[in-house]
Amino acid sequence: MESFHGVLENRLYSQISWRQWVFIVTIGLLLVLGVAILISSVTFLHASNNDVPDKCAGPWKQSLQESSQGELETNPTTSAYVETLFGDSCSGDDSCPENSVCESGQCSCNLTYIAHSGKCYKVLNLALGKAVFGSSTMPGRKATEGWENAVDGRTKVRDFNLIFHTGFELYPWLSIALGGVGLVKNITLYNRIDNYGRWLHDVETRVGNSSDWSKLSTCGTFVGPSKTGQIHTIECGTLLAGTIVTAKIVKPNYIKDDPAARGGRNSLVLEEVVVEGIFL
Ligand SMILES: [Ca+2]
Repeated sequence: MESFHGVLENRLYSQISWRQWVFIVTIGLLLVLGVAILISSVTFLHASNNDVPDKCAGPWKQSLQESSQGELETNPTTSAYVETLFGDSCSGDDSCPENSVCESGQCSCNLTYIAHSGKCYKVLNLALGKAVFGSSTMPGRKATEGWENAVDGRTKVRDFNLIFHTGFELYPWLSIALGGVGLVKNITLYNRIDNYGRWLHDVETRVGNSSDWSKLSTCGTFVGPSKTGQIHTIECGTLLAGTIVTAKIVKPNYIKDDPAARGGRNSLVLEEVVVEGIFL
């Protein structure tokens, strides 16, 4: 004998038409699909952030600025600072806070600090370990190989495989994505110490937020020519804001006695580029 519950279930089952079953099944599938899309979106967004360094390791593209902004979001870069001391009146160094001195009755930042918006920020090498892009790579190297040598912190390397070295072209350059908005005070070029230092000449440096050379602000130019092992600091004069620093040889090679320089071709070779400034 059929139970009361069995009768009730059969009645309910027979009361649901096939159209209602299709509707119920469709709604169920849509719900499952919605949850799947939600899970994959979260996974994709997480993976996108992790992909940023890979984009930066590739050839120079318009996406440089976007990549550097991505780094800024996932890996914030800021400078340490001392609050509201710049410009305070004082009678001596003792009456000024740490990291500042008393000059002409006003507190001002120590040499290793930069004043900005009433604060003294610690000067950093903004370029150290950041993404580097070159106009080319020296013959025999794979594309992009060795670009990172320009910002690895090593400045006295005799092995030419451990220095930044472009191919031979009229106007070679390198760009550094700072990974955040920096205020650049100066840019220092470390020439190679092994040989051929005279190849470094007429290097113009610019700061800004674009991969377009014409849209960057000029920091200054090292005219030279340089000599093997020399170090050249280019002062910008005023603090220049930007996420990108570019150094470029802007004149054809003056060297006439080296076949590699035929037709005015240059090669930008550097041990290191140091960008001094602060992050905002
Ligand atoms: Ca280096």
